[in-house]
Amino acid sequence: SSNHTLSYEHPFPADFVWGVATSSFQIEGAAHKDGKGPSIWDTFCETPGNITDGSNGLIACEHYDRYQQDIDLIASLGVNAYRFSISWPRVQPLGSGAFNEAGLAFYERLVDGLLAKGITPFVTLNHWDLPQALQDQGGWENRDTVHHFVDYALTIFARLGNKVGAYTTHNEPWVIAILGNESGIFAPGIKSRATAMQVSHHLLLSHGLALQAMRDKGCTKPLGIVLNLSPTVPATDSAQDVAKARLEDGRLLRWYMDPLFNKSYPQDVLDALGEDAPHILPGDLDTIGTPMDYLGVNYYTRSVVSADGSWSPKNSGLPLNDMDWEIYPQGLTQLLVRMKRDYAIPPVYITENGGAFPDPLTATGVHDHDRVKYIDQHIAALGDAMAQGVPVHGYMVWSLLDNFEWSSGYAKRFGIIHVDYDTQQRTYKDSAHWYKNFLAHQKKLNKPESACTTETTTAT
Ligand code: GBH
Repeated sequence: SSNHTLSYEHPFPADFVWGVATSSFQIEGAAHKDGKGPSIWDTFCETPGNITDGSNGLIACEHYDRYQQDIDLIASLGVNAYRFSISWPRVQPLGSGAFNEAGLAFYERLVDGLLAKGITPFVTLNHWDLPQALQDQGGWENRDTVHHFVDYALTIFARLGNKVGAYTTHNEPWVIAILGNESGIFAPGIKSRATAMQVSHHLLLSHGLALQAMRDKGCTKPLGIVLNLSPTVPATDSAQDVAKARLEDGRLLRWYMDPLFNKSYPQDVLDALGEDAPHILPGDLDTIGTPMDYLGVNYYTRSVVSADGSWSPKNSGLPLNDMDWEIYPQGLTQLLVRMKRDYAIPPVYITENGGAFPDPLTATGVHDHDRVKYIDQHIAALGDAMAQGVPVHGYMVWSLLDNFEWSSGYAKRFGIIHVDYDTQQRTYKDSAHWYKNFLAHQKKLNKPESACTTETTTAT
């Protein structure tokens, strides 16, 4: 049994959203089935060296064919929400023009299957798998892609409508812009700061336009965006490190939060970008600042910055996960408190939190104590932020299943459910058992008549 009972001491509201999250490219497989077009990630995987283990998304977790089994697994956890993304090229193979009925029908079956089990679908429209045909025309750097995205969003809304619990436009625009187009370690593998910043602007613009268009068509469900955020701290208190950390915080957090909530880009970042700043047309910032119903935050770790790039997590003294990311739960509290202080934030959902840990499947299961501890501590950190007045309405574990971890391929496992990639067998890890017990305990806390007869707090 576990001695980590931290989060059990926090009673969360009865209507709190508890979920698990995935994304299309990482789990679906069926990369060429039923009329799906190629995405930029299908293409990116074809170049040797891009994916550490040389793998790709052709099969992944075969979720496209096993979705009903996966819905049953989700339901078995006792969560009330499931966050997944729609593969744009599965529903519109070329990203413009004809839509693919088989793709639309798949997501409708998925949504209906979740609703039948009382699970609220949280739908992300763009979790990175842009149709390759649009990349061939310049991708997110091309302003036309903004309008293609709005057409796509409206087609999804026309099909799934208000059955969906909430829609997210984009997952982590910083990752798409910076890792995809500046460092080039993610698809489409471009290495240009100017391209990256134009991409970020077009992602934000398409977010605002999609919100307006969906509401015009009668969408009554919460609409928002998901950002990957961290507290950014200097490695030392030298003036150089402090200045660099301030700029990196500008590029990660303020570059997105300022336009979304204050209709402006941060001036210090614009100054630092110089010629690489994006082209912005009149009216764009008003569109980007269209009020959102909620903000999604993905939190994994803090970010430590040194001016000379010499800092390494290995000598931070903090525990690291299998990605070598520092485990720093108090960073989630710090981040959320700071966001409430600096911005007029709407309800917040933690749309991803979790970690890769080396956790072998043994005859007695997967004993991922490190992941249990990680999730427990982060839920407690969330409770701390809520106690300080941050309006957090939900929390989702990344991820339901071990899956395709982008450039790391299948070598890094984030799931609370283990996947055997030879047999596609799914097996609860200890963390899945723990989450299920935790949620059952929360349910009891919220049922006053049974609360006094309930045993307390021990996770098994
Ligand atoms: C998310 O991105 C994605 O939404 C999801 O698809 C993915 O599987 C999951 O996380 C796990 O990776 O090396 O210390 O500087 C996470 C975005 C951006 C978080 C880079 C960690 C680097 C930490 N990540 N960041 S560090």
